[in-house]
Amino acid sequence: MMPIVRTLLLSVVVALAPLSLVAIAAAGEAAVLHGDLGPPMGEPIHAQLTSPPNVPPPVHRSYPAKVIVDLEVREVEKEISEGVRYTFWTFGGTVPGSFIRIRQGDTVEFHLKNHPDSKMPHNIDLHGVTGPGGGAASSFTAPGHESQFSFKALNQGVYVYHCATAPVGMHVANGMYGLILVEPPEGLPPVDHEYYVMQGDFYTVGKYREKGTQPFDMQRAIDERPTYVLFNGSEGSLIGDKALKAKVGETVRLYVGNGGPNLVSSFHVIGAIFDKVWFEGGTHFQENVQTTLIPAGGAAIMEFHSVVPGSYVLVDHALFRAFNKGALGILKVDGPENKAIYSGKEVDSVYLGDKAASNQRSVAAAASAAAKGQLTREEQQRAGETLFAGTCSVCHQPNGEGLEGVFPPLAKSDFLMADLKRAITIVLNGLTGPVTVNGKSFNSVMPPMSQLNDDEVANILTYVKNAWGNQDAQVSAAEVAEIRKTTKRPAGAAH
Ligand code: HEC
Ligand SMILES: [Cu+2]
Repeated sequence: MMPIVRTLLLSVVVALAPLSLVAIAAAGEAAVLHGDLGPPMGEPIHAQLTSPPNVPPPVHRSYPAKVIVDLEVREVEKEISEGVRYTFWTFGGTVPGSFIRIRQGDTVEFHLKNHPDSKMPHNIDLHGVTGPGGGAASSFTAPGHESQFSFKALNQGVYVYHCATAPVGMHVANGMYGLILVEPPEGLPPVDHEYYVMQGDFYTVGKYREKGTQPFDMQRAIDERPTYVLFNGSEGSLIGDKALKAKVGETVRLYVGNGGPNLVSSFHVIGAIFDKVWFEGGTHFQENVQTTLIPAGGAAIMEFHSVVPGSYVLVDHALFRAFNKGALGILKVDGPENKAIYSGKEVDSVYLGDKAASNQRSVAAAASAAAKGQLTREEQQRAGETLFAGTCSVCHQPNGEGLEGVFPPLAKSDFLMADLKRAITIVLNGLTGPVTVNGKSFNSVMPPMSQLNDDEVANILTYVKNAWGNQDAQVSAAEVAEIRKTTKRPAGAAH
């Protein structure tokens, strides 16, 4: 009888948390603080850290332990977008940094190493720490050094950690943030998948998708005008082969943080409704949520179940960030259709644009060939095909035939083929007013495609001028640049 009664009592006590935690703590020896579950027990445990989008397995432990966390800071040059390199400062080699998972009441012995190749000193401020600076003062670490400090995790929840070395904004803008999950003593309910996603804003000297190695731009950061807004530190980190995966009928839990440094995130998954959101990473959840706000330096936990197969698009619903700065990822759900819930066919390109074409590699290949001055017409056509699918095909249609009376054809278009300079001007500046294409008149509006750079316009036009029975020469980025120079750009145009 006794053990059953005790179990019952304990579950009542746990259910009454946090008041009960004080009661438990008060019953312990030296433990008097809220959330202090007593001294660490058992052998010290080495925390298993994971790189995004992976999350370490649940703790499954019934007592507070000493947990050793080893985290190494590395400054690494990586791709931020196709053909664009950036030097990130990282916790563990990735942006965001390694995911840390512990249990409330654990005593964490934190070892922060700074790789000898680093150029900068770094430290760490964990929002899950109770104490001045969240560990920052105790963890200042020069290149080639290691520092150590300990803290007891008094509060459950999911917390951001970040570097707090001056200039703090710059260290964070370079990718120095991650998440630490402090599980409640009883753990979290099991789900089929757990994923780790973190948004951040990035500031480069070059424009969005301008190729080459891009340095950090301090003025843009101060002005809060990011070039990129990204999930997991690069455009495409959650797309194609790297999309998050689930099957129909499974439950998915996302731990979503926002490193900032400047923007707050209006986090949304297109086509899904969150069953539960532990907003601000706290103890209470809201139900049936469409979009949840994640402040800079904050996090949230969200859960939903997948019913209908397809691509679910993770976005910052401040939509220019999603479609023009990179804040876009995919959760790919596989399984049988459920026509009673959703009838539709899946058309990725409606939302994904050029990211729907799994073959972004063609764009990268063209960019690197162009950098070497060896760009062939075939490479341009392949890159142009991908870009056309995401940029022009919504109106001119994938087969280039246009739509009767609304969008003129590009396939065998006499208007297009007659004048290259005019075609370039149309793409750069748009077109309004009456035009006659293959004897048919159109009087509509094409908006300027100002998000495209010179290479992209050249590749698209090379493709268009050699597809669907069209035949013409290559179009070079220099020809596009020439026309861009002579046309008046509105202030603030992307390129
Ligand atoms: C939002 C719809 C839309 C998008 C996207 C769009 N266009 Fe157009 N395009 C139009 C319309 C509408 C016209 C005709 C405008 C008019 O009536 O003055 C047009 C006209 C043209 C013309 C001249 C007429 C012809 O058929 O030869 C060319 C060339 C052209 N577009 C190329 C492109 C290319 C290349 C892209 C992608 C980079 C693109 N357009 C994206 C709507 C669009
Ligand atoms: Cu740093």
